[in-house]
Amino acid sequence: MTLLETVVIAFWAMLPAYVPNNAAVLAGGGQPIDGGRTWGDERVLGDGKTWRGTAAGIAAGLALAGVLTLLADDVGAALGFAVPAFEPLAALGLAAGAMLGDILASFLKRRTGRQRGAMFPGLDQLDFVVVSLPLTALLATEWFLEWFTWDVILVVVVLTPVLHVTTNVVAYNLGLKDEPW
Ligand code: CTP
Ligand code: K
Ligand code: MG
Repeated sequence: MTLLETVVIAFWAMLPAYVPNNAAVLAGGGQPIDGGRTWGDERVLGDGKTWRGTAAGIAAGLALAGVLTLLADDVGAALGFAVPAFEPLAALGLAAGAMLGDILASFLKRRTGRQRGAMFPGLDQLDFVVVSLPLTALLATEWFLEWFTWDVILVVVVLTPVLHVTTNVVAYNLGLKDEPW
């Protein structure tokens, strides 16, 4: 595989995990998942993790996976190398894993005294990778092993923070997000 192929496959394969966070920002609001409950002096998760945002995020990831699956053959033919079509369980692992990773990150932020919206460098950029990849490996093992080769995983780990920082700065400047991280 050339580096370009690896980058394209990594980006394509991760799109259903990338889009949920952005959809959650757009759709967020309403009932917080933790129902306002605290653990110690802090909220369990905080007002930034809502049922509506989470559901919208997972739905957006699944919908995008569906669209990419319809396009995969044509795009692969045009590019000259195959890009992944998503099995349903792979799509679920990526989309739900991304939201779960984000939720776990908020849990860790509250336990370490960080208020809603505070940044946690490293965790903010990779929380969804850390959960979505293992969950996908668990739910759709053969599909995962076919597409997430070590070089693809390496590109994901390097590319994701760059894309995350870029999209958040853009969303912040468009007034869609309260903080640029
Ligand atoms: N959001 C949501 N539900 C989620 C994730 C995000 O409703 N599961 C919405 C919330 O409105 C949230 C916004 O998207 O404020 C930005 O998401 P994020 O940066 O992840 O949350 P923060 O507000 O920064 O909260 P935290 O400090 O807990 O990460
Ligand atoms: K976050
Ligand atoms: Mg935030």
